[in-house]
Amino acid sequence: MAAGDDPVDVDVVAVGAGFAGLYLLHRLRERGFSTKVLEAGDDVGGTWYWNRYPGARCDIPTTDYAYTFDPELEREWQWTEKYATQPEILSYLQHVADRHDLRRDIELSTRVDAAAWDEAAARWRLRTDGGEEITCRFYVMASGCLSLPKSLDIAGADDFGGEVYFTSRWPHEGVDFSGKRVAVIGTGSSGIQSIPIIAGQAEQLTVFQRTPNFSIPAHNGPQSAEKVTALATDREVYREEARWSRGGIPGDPPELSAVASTEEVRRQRFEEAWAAGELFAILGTFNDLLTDREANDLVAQMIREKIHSIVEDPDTADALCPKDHPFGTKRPCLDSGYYQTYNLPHVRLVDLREQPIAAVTGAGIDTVKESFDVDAIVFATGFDAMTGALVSVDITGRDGLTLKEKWADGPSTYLGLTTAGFPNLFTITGPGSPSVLSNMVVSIEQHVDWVVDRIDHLRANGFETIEPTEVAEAGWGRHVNDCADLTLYPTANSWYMGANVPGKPRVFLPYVGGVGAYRAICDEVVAGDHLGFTLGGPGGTRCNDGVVRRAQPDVAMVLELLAGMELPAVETMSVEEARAFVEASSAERPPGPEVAEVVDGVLPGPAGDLRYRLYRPPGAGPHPIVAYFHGGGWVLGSHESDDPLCRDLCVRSGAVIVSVDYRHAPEARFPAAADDAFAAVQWIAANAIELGGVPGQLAVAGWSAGGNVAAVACQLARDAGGPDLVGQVLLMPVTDADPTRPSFVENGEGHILTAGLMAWFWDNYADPADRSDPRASPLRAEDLSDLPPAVIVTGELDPLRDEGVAYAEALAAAGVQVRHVSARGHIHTSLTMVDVLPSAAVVRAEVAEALLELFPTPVPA
Ligand code: N01
Repeated sequence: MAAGDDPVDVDVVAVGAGFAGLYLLHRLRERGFSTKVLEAGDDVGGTWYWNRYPGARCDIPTTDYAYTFDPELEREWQWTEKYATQPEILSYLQHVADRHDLRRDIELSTRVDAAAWDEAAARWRLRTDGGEEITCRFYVMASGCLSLPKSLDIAGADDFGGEVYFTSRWPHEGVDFSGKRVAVIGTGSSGIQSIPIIAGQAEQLTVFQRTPNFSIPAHNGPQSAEKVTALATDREVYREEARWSRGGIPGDPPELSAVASTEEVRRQRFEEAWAAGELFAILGTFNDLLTDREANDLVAQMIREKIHSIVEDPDTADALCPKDHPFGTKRPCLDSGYYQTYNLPHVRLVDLREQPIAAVTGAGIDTVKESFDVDAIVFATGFDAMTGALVSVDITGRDGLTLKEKWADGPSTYLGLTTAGFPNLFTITGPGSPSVLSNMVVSIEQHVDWVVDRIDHLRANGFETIEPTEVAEAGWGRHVNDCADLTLYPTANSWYMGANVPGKPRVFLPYVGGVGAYRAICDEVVAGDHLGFTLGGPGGTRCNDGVVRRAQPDVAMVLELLAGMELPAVETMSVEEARAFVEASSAERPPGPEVAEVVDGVLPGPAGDLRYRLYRPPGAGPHPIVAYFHGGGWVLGSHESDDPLCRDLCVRSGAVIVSVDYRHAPEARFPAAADDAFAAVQWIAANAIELGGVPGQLAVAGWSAGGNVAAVACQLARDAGGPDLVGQVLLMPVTDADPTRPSFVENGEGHILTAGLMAWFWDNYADPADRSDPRASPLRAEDLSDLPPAVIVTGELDPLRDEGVAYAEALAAAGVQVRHVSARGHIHTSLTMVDVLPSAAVVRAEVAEALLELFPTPVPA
């Protein structure tokens, strides 16, 4: 721009002319937005422009790895292979650019150096490497997830005197390795695809492998006849299925568990997937593959066996077998003859775990053991994935904050699309979205559509800016991590975790919840009045702040499943029906862990014998004792109805758990349950030695209504002068008959324990006049001092949350030692769902640890 010229101004600038940038330009133009795409390369194509190394192909079937927005394009373009080569995909993208006349709005060989938000003008100000200044209302980074090559981190890399190549920046004219001694460093997808081709040319090939990767044969060939037919039969049905699928390719989610399957079934499923030559087929063999280490090991071992069956030299085969990460947690590869390459006499594998590289020298590569003289080195060393390209541009948002500074400890986004403090900045397939875990083209189209629709919405409603709130962004970050934490992904040193780049924060970058679920979330955000976004303009701002997914992902799955079953509400049943219903449901659940001994007995209660079940932990004993009271709203359940939870508590805490039944309403109404509980505590204290317990080491515990009677028993024991209790563990307890607290309003429907069911319990248990009695509502006790130390667990999505919190606060105010465990994203029944909700196991572990701390002396082994 010449001095004095006004900067070019457009509605939207997008960076990158790959799959994302091209489609974005097309869609924005359709809606009448002036748009400029800036592209560093000298042609369109993005990833497929840069990564021209020999053997480069897509590893998602090309039938699926293609745009779906243009039916005519789909009809006219026929892929020649199941996995098309880089030149074919590049020419496809060039064709799309021409077909839609996109090139006139694309500036090639142009890099954005800096972009700054101008608050007063509500526009972005961009500067390119050519010195051009551009202003725009919206700035979209469509720069790709794997576009910034990782900086070389190998000593002496600049000293090499021979030819140097990077798979990610391959010369356009190609390279002929004939007669040359070649080294390849890196065995990710790029290395694994290029090594067989380079081996076919080179006189000698040495592959330097730091971490072996899992690879399966692509079995490339013509497009799958089945897919071609499905598309020809009903294109839109096929594409729509892809959009709502888990990975962006049509297909049913796996139903079989590897652990639960027989060896025969496992082998059969595996062989079928191996023969299919598709990543999603092998990753979709079993439903526990990416969540259960044992399941993963079973499949990983079968792949290792395959490697051994292909590679003739057993030591080389062994070195090629991945052992340091579960299968799938680093991006697995698809290959064409990769393992076979190591059977060639002129190919050698150097295991860098055994002999690390000391330095690259003028003549080649020195490891700590050997020197390798070579004519050419190929670096297939990967990318600064997902965030690298975004922070490589100097992007400055509001108040001078740069994206690089904001993301110094890892990226923080809302939906992977936007980030607070950077209004009108969108990141296509950004961190926190399914992106690299999915068929990228499906994810790109979804993101582009969503972004264009938002920009359109703003214009239509007189707004100029859109920006996520801190609340929404933090909530999304938690959800992304919650999902990842249910899987094995975070256990690997992968580029998904940023682990391949020295100094990069370890954060799981993509969203693992799946493209269909993610699409639903994006739609829900919009339907919820742009939940978590602030829309601003001359007429003011509008913001419906909030968090889009609060439930733990496994809790959400259970709730969804139950909602789909359309079960009758318990409160609409008779008491007998309700009891039968709950008993039948309990019979279906996993049994919980083994304990050393289970003993059933009876103890004397005020109105007759009370049944109990004792759970003994392993070890000689004696052990501390916990008198436990089951949940069920004083109406349902028994001494054995919380069996899995009691087992879990026993095993985790090393305490004897004595689960005591108490009289139930409506047959025995208030205060029968409370009286029975107190009598049971007295009897257990008096019989501690006979029960295998340590006298004086008695705590009480209970869940739900059981937490209520446990709390009441503590108050009664204090008032009666004994027995002495070391603590009370109240799990999501009922503490007050008040259904007006916010948690009842927020969570009263759809979270298993409903407001209606709680009312039904109270009606069965106590007359309204009795409900304020502290033996019904322990929170209402006049004096809460001198009670035993308390561990109180509340669930964020439990209607009883606020009364539990209130009891914790009231006890603390009365001088009682309280440990309040707030179970984020959990419902009333979460803790009882042993071996169903992995996320609740973390909470139970904390409870057990807190319980252990209550006991005065260490638990004997
Ligand atoms: O990169 P990578 P890539 N010394 O990071 C090694 C997509 N893709 O370009 O694992 C020695 O996977 C590194 O070793 P380690 C696909 O999503 C798709 O191959 O860090 N070695 C690793 O072996 C893929 O996952 C397609 O120990 C060093 C390799 O270099 C992603 O792009 C094709 C090293 C890098 O592997 C990236 O793949 C290609 C060092 N200092 C790529 N530094 C298809 O569609 C790194 N390494 C088929």
